[in-house]
Amino acid sequence: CFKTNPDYIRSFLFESKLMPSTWIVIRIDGCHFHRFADVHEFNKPNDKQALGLMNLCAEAVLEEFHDIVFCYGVSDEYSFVLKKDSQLYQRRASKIVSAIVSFFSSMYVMKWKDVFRKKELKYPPSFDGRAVCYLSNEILQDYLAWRQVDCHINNQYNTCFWSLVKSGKSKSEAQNYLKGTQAREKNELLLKEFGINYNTLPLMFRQGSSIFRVKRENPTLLENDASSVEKTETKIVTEHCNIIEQSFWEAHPSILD
Ligand code: DGT
Ligand code: MG
Ligand code: MG
Ligand code: MG
Ligand code: MG
Repeated sequence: CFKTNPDYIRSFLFESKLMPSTWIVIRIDGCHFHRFADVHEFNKPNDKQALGLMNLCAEAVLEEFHDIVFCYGVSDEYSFVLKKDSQLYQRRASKIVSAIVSFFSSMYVMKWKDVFRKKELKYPPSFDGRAVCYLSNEILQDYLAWRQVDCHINNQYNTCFWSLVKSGKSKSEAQNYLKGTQAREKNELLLKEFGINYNTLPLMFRQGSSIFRVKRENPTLLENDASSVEKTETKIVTEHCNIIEQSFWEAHPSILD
């Protein structure tokens, strides 16, 4: 029968494939996390445990999806970089995005109690996701730098904003107070009014989190006559470092190799 002919049914399916030989970045972002953070009483502006949970989930994603070479996270978002020649799901965008987003969301729920031992998860969190291709290492690095600049700008603003609010100003007073201020003025405000030296705040808050693999020598195998392959092991590391500066990429050439 015409109506159930599989070719006819399939003819409606449109699979958008990501451009070959380009870096694929999947960025996921918490849905309505403003509310989620309020309901779960996250510390403002930064909750160490909540950010730590995001990092645990991202580490699990990196372990699960072998084509991911780098992850960068800040606030309720994470970017996952897949290697240029990845053939994951034949580079079908909706498959890759949905698989990563659902894996991350499940992990968030599973690991919640490990991080927030006594705090109850009140409702299921969800994340949205999108895929973008970047043609060159340079543009990919510019993308990641953009996210880290955003982290810094938001963190500096939010640190000032919540310091003002905690000191008794209303939210709109704090907002007006900060309107048009430059970075230097914000740092001065923090230091003079609140005794906070911005540059000594935790690196995770100021620089976000980067997750990647490093190869290192396995000291326990070095003495034996293990082959050179066995002597090196791959480890996943989470660092809070400056990825805007070229020196990071020069120090870790294997990431974008
Ligand atoms: P969306 O993404 O359009 O569904 O809406 P939101 O509300 O998720 O907005 P977004 O993603 O632009 O901003 C992230 C929100 O998550 C922001 O309103 C504050 C909240 N958030 C993220 N990390 C923390 C944290 O460590 N502490 C607190 N208190 N809130 C956080
Ligand atoms: Mg969003
Ligand atoms: Mg969000
Ligand atoms: Mg966000
Ligand atoms: Mg299936």
